[in-house]
Amino acid sequence: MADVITIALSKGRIFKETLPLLKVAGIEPLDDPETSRKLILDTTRDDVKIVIIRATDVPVYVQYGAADMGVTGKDVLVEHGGEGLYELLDLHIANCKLMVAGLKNQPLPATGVIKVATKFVNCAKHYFSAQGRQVEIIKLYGSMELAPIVGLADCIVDVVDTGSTLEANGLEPMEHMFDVSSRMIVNEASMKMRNATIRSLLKHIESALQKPCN
Ligand code: PRT
Ligand code: MG
Repeated sequence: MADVITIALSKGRIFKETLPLLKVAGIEPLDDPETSRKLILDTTRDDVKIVIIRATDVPVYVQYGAADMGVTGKDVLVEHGGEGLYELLDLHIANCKLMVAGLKNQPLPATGVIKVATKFVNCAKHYFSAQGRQVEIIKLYGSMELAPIVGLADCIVDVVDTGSTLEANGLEPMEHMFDVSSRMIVNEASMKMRNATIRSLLKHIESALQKPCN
């Protein structure tokens, strides 16, 4: 039996934007995860399967070898720490920025403890402590924008694209932490065991990235 490569993707923007890249390697899923309930998708290649998981779980699956490869945002990757995996390719998709944001015209306290609501606990801790600023981190799983409005936090750390979600909630971007795009990640052991297959797949994807329409 042919050795099967498993690729972890999350539904939504990453799935949609990764599809055209996989297509050049002859990989097309046989089901649409938006309409199918299947979590493991067969593809047009017998030796490739796609697993559909939550965005934050992608590095975890790849780290433990439950998936050989995956596509994940740099935000999620930095938050995870990258243990047990290689970051091999910047796919230049799902671009955004990780930012500190807060209520309009309400600067952060210059001294004392800043209350930060976020799901990016590690990123936030590292960013503020590198600047010698004291923070209390409040871990949330979503709708971060609400936290400063209801007085739960002074600011949030979240990904921002157009800024319209901040704007709609009376918030403004305050500090740019880093630029985010999606990365192709590979399990360290898979890279050794399945080197030829993985290398050829990456080569196809790289060639697709060089085409102007991508
Ligand atoms: O939704 P779920 O909780 O399952 O997970 P997720 O939000 O991590 O997944 P998903 O699919 O929403 O995002 C996957 C990846 O896409 C993220 O890890 C980022 O790397 C990248 N990405 C790019 C974004 C955005 N753009 C983005 N705009 N992820 C989230 N957003 C959200 C943001 O959180 C905010 O609520 O969109 C809102 C802001 O958008 P603007 O355009 O109003 O600024
Ligand atoms: Mg989301």
